Formats: sequence, C-alpha cells, structure tokens
Amino acid sequence: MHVPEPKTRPGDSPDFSEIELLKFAPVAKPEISEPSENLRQLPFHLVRTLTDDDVAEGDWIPGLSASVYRKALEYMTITRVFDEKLLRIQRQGKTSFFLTSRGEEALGVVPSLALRDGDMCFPTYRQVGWLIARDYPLLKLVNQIFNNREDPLAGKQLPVLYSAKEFGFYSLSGNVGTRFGHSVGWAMAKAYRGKPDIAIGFIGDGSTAEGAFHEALTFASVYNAPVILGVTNNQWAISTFSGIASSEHTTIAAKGIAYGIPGIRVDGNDVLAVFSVLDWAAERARAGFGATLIEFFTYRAGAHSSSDDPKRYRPAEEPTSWPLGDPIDRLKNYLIKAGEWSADQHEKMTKAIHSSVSESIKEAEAIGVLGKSKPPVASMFDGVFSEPDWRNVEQLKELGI
Ligand SMILES: Cc1ncc(C[n+]2csc(CCOP(=O)(O)OP(=O)(O)O)c2C)c(N)n1
Ligand SMILES: [Mg+2]
Repeated sequence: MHVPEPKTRPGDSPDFSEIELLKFAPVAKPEISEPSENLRQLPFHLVRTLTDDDVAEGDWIPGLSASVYRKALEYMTITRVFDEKLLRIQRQGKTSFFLTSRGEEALGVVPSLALRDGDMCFPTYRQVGWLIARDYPLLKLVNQIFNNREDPLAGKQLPVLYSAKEFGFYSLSGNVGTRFGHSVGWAMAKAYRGKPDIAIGFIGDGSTAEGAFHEALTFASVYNAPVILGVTNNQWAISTFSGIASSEHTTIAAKGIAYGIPGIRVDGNDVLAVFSVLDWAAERARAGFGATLIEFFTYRAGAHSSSDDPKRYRPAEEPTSWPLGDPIDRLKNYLIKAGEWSADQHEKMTKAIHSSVSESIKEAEAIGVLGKSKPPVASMFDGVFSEPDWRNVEQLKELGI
C-alpha cells in the first residue's frame, strides 16, 4: 500500500527536480496519418518550441505570423488583468465566488484562436480566455459575476460558470469532468451529420481520476470521434497534488495508449507549442483520423478559488519557481528577441488593458453588484425547458406573474 505524498509542503523549498529534466529537447513531429501504434513513445516526451533562451526551435514551430502571437499576448494579458481585478472585487464582497486562470492563460486563449468558428469548446472553469480571445464583452462577464439584472444567464449559473453558445463556448458546470464526455458526443453528432466541425473538450488533471475521463476516451476511440481531448495538468486539484491522479507512474497523455488514441504532452506555458500541437490534433480530427489526447503541462499559479489558501498545503514560493516559467513572460520575451515587440509597447498595452477592464467593471457596478440588482423573477424559467412546464407556469401564477 502506498499513499502518494507531494515532495514538499509549506516551509520546504520547492522541489521541481523531475520537471527540470523536461528542459528543451527536440521532439519529432509525426505525420497526422501516422497510426497510433507508432506513436506510443510520444506521450513520454514534452513538446516545446521556446527554448530557455527565448528562441523557437524544432519541428513544432507553427507557421503563424507574429501578429497572431501579439494577439495571443494581448488576450492573455487581458485575461490576467481581468482575473486580478475581479479577485479583488470578490474580496470586497461584491460577488460571492471567483476563480482565476493565473499561469494557465494560454490554455483558454490559444485554443480559441487555433480553432474555427463552428467548432465547439467544452471548457473547464479556468478557460475564460477562450471567450476573451473571441471578444466576448467583458461587461457581460462582469454582469454574470455580479448576477445583476443584465446577467446574460439571468442568475441561473454561479459566477465564472459562463455559457455562450454563439462564441463556441459550451455551458460550464460545477461538476468537474462532465464536459469531457459531452465534447465526444457533440463531435460524434457532427460527424454523423457529415459536418466539418470538431469539438475540443477539457478536463483537469485531478478529474482524470474520475470515470468520466475513461468513458469519454472509450467513446472517442470506438466511434473515431473528431475531437481534441485536452487535460489541463496544472499539478494540483485544490489541495491534492497530481500524484493522487496517478502521475507518479505514467503521464496522463500516455493513458491514450490503452484506447488506441495518440497521446501527446505539451508545455502549456509555451504558446507556440500549444498552437502547433492543437493544429496537429485539429488536422487529424478534420481528416478523419479521430481523437487526440493532449496533456497540457502547466502550473496553477494562483489559489484554486477565492475560497482556497494554497499556503496551507504547498510551499509559498512554488508558483514563482515553476521551471517552465510564465506563459505571458515567455511569449513576450520571445517576441522582443525576434524584434516583433518591445518593452515599451508591452507597457503601453498593459496600461490600456488595465483601464478598459476597470471601465467594464465600473459599468457593471453601476448596474449593480451581487444582491443590489437582480434578474427579473419572471425570467426565472426562461431557457430552462423548450416548452413551458405546467409546474413552472403554476409557480409563476402563485407569484402573480
Ligand atoms: C464531480 C465533482 N467532484 C468534486 C468536485 C469538487 N471539486 C471542485 S474543483 C475540484 C478539483 C479539480 O481539480 P482539477 O481537475 O485538477 O482541475 P483544476 O481546478 O486544477 O483546474 C474538486 C475536487 C466537483 N466540483 N465536482
Ligand atoms: Mg488541476
């Protein structure tokens, strides 16, 4: 009997010696048509393009222009600033709950830019970057966070559990892991109807220990679903380290082997590599080669949520010691070194983002923070059933509506 324990706890120095071994090493890029039995070593490597010297190297450099990377940089910075400001707003009691994607901004923003209109993302709650990268209005996000009268979901969801079908963003759920299977089902339906659209589903590292993960992989494999199955391995599941979800014995990407699905592990803080691996998996799905399991190797730099205090279970310096760095800093340094960006431009951009995010928050505050303004009671059952349910009709009548 062995109960996995993290190597370090509060008061210890962070120990990432195993991850240090994942420093840059070239990984050959296979053809999309390569059968999965020839790709069984792939999930034990780590795909990177950005070296420790902030230059891009190897087979996986995506053929994208610098303007795409500048856009990604901008959207990732908006995501971070949005998170920082809204967390402060939660601390002021203006909303009940908040959760950030600090350190994982690439995993919302890059899939959003890499996939097409018509594709559908089945996200985790740490991927608001998808919406931000598709120019979803920040005001609407904050209205939902305040559950005020302009809340696009009219108070039917928790703050941060967004839903925006027209932005390719499937409704979030507090039940972790459930969206993974939905993404496979959606992809199967599209393929059945002969549509070219693909799905991308996400699950956290901790949630891969749930049955939902294995059920989704089974269906994806059996029905050759055009889906990208993404695991955001941020090393933690609230206070539980990734060893509890089995990372001590194998990689999460390697679990694809059992299902005949290619598994690939990518540095989730390397924007170029994330673009490239997503593009490879999307091409496979669109060409009829089926699902790809991608493990996005990253680190949860913030607390789990506004209800969590990570200093109680991990060394305080862990977030700043992650050997694979910060996704925004790395992209910024790469672009500056390539002559495509400057420190001055970065400062100006960040300043402008701070004022536009603050502006959206102020606008939403004027409509009303939590409890000060509510969606109309009459809208309580709107959008819940396609045909009004008689019980709800009676309940509304009781309220005199
Ligand atoms: C089905 C279910 N079980 C448990 C929980 C409680 N819970 C909320 S978040 C979380 C941890 C999830 O960790 P991970 O999957 O690694 O995602 P991360 O938060 O790290 O992005 C747990 C156990 C839940 N919300 N739903
Ligand atoms: Mg996690």
